[in-house]
Amino acid sequence: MEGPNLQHRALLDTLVLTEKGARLKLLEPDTQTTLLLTVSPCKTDTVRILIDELQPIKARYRVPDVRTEEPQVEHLRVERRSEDSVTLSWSSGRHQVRVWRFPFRLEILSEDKAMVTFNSKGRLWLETLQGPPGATSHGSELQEDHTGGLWKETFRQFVDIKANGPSSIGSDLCLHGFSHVYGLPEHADGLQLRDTRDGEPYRLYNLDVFAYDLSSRLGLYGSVPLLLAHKPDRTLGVFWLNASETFVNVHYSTSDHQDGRTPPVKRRRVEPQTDVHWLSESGVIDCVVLLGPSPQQLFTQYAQLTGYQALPPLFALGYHQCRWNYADEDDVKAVDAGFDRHDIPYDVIWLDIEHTDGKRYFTWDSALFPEPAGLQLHLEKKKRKLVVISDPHIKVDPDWLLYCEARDGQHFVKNRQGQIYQGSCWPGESSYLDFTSSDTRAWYSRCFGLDKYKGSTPSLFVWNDMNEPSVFDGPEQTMPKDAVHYGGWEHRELHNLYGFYQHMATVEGLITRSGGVERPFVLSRSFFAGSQRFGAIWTGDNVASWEYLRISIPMLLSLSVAGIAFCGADVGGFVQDPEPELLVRWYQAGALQPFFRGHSAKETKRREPWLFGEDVTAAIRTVIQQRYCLLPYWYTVFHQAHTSGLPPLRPLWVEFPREQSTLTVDNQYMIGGALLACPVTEAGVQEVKVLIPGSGEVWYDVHSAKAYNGGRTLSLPVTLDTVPVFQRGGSVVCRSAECGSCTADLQQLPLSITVALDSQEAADGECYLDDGHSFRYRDNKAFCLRRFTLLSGRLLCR
Ligand code: MIG
Repeated sequence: MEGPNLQHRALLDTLVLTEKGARLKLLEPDTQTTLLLTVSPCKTDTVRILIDELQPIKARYRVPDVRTEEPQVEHLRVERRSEDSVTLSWSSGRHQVRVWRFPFRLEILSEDKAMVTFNSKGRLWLETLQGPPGATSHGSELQEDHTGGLWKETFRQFVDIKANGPSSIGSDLCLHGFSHVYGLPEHADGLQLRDTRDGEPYRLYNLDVFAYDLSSRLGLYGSVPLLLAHKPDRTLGVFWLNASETFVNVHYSTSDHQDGRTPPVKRRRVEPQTDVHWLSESGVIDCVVLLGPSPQQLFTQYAQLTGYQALPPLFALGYHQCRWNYADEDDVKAVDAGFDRHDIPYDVIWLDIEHTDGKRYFTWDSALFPEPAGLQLHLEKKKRKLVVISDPHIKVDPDWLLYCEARDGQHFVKNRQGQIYQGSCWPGESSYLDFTSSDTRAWYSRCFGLDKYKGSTPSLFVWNDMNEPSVFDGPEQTMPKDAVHYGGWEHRELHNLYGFYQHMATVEGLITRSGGVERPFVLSRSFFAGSQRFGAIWTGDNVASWEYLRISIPMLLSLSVAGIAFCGADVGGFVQDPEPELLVRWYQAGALQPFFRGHSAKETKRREPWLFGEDVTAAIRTVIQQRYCLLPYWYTVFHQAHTSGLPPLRPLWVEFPREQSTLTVDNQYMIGGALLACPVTEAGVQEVKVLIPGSGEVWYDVHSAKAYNGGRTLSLPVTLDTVPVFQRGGSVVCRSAECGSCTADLQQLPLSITVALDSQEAADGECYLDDGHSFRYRDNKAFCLRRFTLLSGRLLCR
């Protein structure tokens, strides 16, 4: 995984300063390859490092549509030049970039000290594109024998033929002074990334992995190539914009650091460092270093780069009831009525693949769902919604109009030979929509039109599953890398973007359906950097066991710090049947996480909250009701994510960046800046330990209002009903005074305001309200944002 070590030389005299940044050539002396480096420090305190071949024989893939806007590049000047290096600075004056001639390295400095060194270990790597081997003597036939198999790879029965030959890229970065790094979802592992020397690198390759392994660095459903590094006085980010299969190695170490600023007595001190090595199968090196320095600033920088979290419609933050499958209309109505009968609020009921006519999405099984519009009306009368699944594979069926339209409109991915690619999935033989094409996205979006999608109404919303994409008979159960997309690009170049694009097209479809007025809700299983602009994601096929409940917390925190803020895990566990205690604990945790949906697999026993006796029903009712009361706060923290990039779910270090004790905590977290949650995730416990950070801070148990001094670990006695949640002194939290039966009720109910004083007897916080469903907050500024401040015993509201 380390890749070879070539030493590049920076041709410093080729340096030119342009509007897009500094450009210079890099030469690899052995192979005589010349690369073009562009360094662009931007106004948002980010530095982009772009490396491509100077003259590739054809264009290499550059990831489109993830960055939201062209960044504003700073005006650069040469600050210093020597035989060995050139130092560039720009107006902000806080940071510099230094390029070293040989071996080539690029340092990003703050106050003359390197924070980040790109290519510090000389692992810069870019395989230049070659003409097909043997092209002259053997026509265009591949002669893999002559190239050591580099143009052809075999995996089990699968053969991958690389149309452009080998084209991998990579580099290392040294993060000086850092010993904690995070991010790189999605992996079923802890929050802090592990040193990979003793095992596998982190793999980013979107795959459908049923009942995935825990504590694993294998690729799951989605990928965000963002790594965060944190130390008490700085948070940094490294964003590696590449959508091909990617491996990341992390090495923690300490270096003997020579402090050059105090000669002649050379003081040596030991400084931690983290070396990160990225290797991608294809594309160009496009790496953005985000400079923070605070966690808040870092989240804003990342949101400026890839987009802010979409503001969900309020109902989407309520409770969702799903199952594979609710059998028919009567079943749906009975479950819906069950919530009312048991006085449990909920907003959305979901239909899985069996609701369709033979897994043809956009259709209904006419025996089981004869009156789908009537069913939606029935729910809508209670202000509740229906979500249906819509997968990216399309049944090969020449008698089905939608299939024919897609085929005739050239909307399918092709195989290497140029025919429509076919793979097997739920409907049997299927073809896969090519969402990378904007034409195909537009066509797919129109399929959600109320006129086109028979039986749909405005209260129907959508779930995109299987969009890694999942192909039952494909390599690693996905699409072959040599399949061909719009523009002739091979699937390998953009694999990790496939789900992102389906999510984008579905969201577009729902917005267009409403004439641009209503906010969409779409859940996707696969995702990439920027998917936060579209909606929600969930962590796929987990298992009904305590280990999976526990891992859901670091998984959701890793997603949150990588921008994917609207995330959740199947409550109760998808595969297998949870014991009642686990189910209750999972509801307690899920009620304190962004996307809150109960879901279970086909073979599992029915699991509606009232099926396990009155105690269990009561415990679940309590936490769902508390969730509904807290929704004004959740909505407010989502509005913050939407406007500042700060995620609702935050690791403790985000709020307490200077406290060493918070850096490895991943069983508890903050919801916004005010609430600390520590869901119970162990069976049969009588006591849990909760770290309440910050000496000088005061924390209040939200249930008893009992005050605790921060900066210590509490031992808290717990029963099955206990969910440890604390409000931070100095904060204000708005709740609904009652929970209602769905989120629409909340709009009518009074708010209650909880002011928690800090040691100076002060507090502040905010509350965001709007109509909960439309874009009028954006287009007509129809919203209310109130800031509450308590000072000298008086509560001000602005
Ligand atoms: O391989 O649509 O993760 O939530 O219920 C199973 C059926 C396909 C996988 C999803 C799961 C969903 C199921 N799907």
